[in-house]
Amino acid sequence: MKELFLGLDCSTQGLTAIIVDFNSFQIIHEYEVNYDKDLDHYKTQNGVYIHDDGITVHSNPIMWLEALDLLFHNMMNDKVAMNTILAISGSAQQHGTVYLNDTFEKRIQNLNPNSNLSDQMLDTFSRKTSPVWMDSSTSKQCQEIREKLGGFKEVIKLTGSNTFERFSGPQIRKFYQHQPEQYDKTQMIHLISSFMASLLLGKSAPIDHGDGAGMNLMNITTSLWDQDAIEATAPNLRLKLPPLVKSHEIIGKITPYFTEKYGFSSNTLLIAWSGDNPNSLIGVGLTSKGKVAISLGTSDTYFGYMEQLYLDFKGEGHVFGAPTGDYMSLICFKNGSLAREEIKNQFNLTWGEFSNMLLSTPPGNSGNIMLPYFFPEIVPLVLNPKVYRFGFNENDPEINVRAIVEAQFLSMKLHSRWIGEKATEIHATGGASTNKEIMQVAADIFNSPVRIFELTNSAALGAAIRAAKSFYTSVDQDKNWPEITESLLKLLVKEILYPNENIKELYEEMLLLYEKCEDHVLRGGENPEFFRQRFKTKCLIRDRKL
Ligand code: ADP
Ligand code: XUL
Repeated sequence: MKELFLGLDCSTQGLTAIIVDFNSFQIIHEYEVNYDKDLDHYKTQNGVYIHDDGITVHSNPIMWLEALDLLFHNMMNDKVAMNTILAISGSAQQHGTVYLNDTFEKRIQNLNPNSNLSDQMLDTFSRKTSPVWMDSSTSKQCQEIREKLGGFKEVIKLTGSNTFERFSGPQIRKFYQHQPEQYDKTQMIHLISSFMASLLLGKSAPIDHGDGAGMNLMNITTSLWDQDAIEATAPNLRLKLPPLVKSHEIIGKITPYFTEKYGFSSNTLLIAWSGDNPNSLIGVGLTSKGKVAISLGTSDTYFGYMEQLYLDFKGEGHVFGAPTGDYMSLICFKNGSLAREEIKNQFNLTWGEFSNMLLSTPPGNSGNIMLPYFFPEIVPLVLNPKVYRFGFNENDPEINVRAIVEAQFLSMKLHSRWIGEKATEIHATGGASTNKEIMQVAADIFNSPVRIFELTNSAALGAAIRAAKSFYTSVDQDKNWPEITESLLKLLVKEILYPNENIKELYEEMLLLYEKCEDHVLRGGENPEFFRQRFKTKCLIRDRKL
């Protein structure tokens, strides 16, 4: 007898569904709607609209709803047994906000299955588009909130993170300042995760502690809305926010629109949705100390499970709630897959050719170093994008391919030092984690084994696992987290890549050089050329010996 759980992931570039059978521990279905390709009438690029200023980045909530209808329609056409799904949870790109007017609640309570979601919901928004995590247009608001709350250390202590441009609080403040009338007409502000959950539930869904921590509005110690942070952000905001709940909370049952239209059982339980990174924490099996994950999706992230609250007072990292009820650390790099694609497209390469160039170039890249800010960067903060090349130019494909991949992992290693503990193993996920040659560079730079999985969407998988965990608890068959994740994940391991010990020192030295380059360009530190020449000579001697 199958025991089916559905995990959904509303990510930057697409909406994904994964159905897991917890009886056989198998993933039995995977579906995806890609916004650019399958819903091209919305004219998004990589799922978003980048405004002319380069720093305002929005997406379209109606498009996500059309994607949900299309996804379920495709599943139903393939005769997926929707009526046997026991519980559903979900994941969404973090921080993005959805602004609803006073018709929203009523509309989602009375959805007509003979029509579609996008037509019925079209006039329920008080802001047509949603700022998403790629937006970096709120520096002014970040500064204002930070000052009102007594400086960045206080904000970190209160909310787990410094104020960040993409976080929901500064974004809400910008909307209130720029469009005060529309702000007044806003009855409810949802995160993308709670917005999508609301549609399935037929009423406004709560925000979970994992995604709520990415707003600069939730107190990281008490997991409650923080009145000071709310007042520093915008007037009357408290009334516009849904309640907060634990990530494992069962929030209700699926609404008739979906049972009548797609054949879900009316008993299907809904579990609170969360952000893609908290979901991925579960989806790659990080439920104990010492393991970290690298996710190479649209953004590159580095995250780990934390038993105790540990804050980054340098202000670059974040602490979110983990779905286990503990904490997780996270650092987010905007120049992830889309930056790698810039180099790939510039030289008209396939991913296979890109990988071959990594294989044919030496570790250390003969002393050539890149600072890869193709887009405004989050960590380190770079608002005016520019790519810096030390020792080479933009014309050589081989050097550029190795330079971007080494730069991304060196930066990740450099900026994750605050997490303290050295990871004993890295679990990899995200679209680019299928690329073994890219992941080998990660193993070498971190000098740690890297575990790659058959499945790259750990956010949707994590959501399905969370749905199962809450379901079993509700029927008194509680399973602990390692039990529920490991039984499934051990069957999904594709390969473990081991670091090449012979280049451990080379990369340790390159990390120091990378730090000097970053320091020089971003903070006016000394010119790194002398150190780079010394490193280059070492590389050349080493390469000649091989
Ligand atoms: P998100 O969840 O943020 O929407 P994904 O995790 O699906 O993104 O990752 C999508 C990215 O994966 C694409 O932008 C693409 O650059 C990258 N990708 C896909 N296949 C490969 C590959 N073989 N090598 C490197 N990158 C890849
Ligand atoms: C995390 C972040 C991104 C988004 C999109 O803080 O901004 O990882 O969640 O994936």
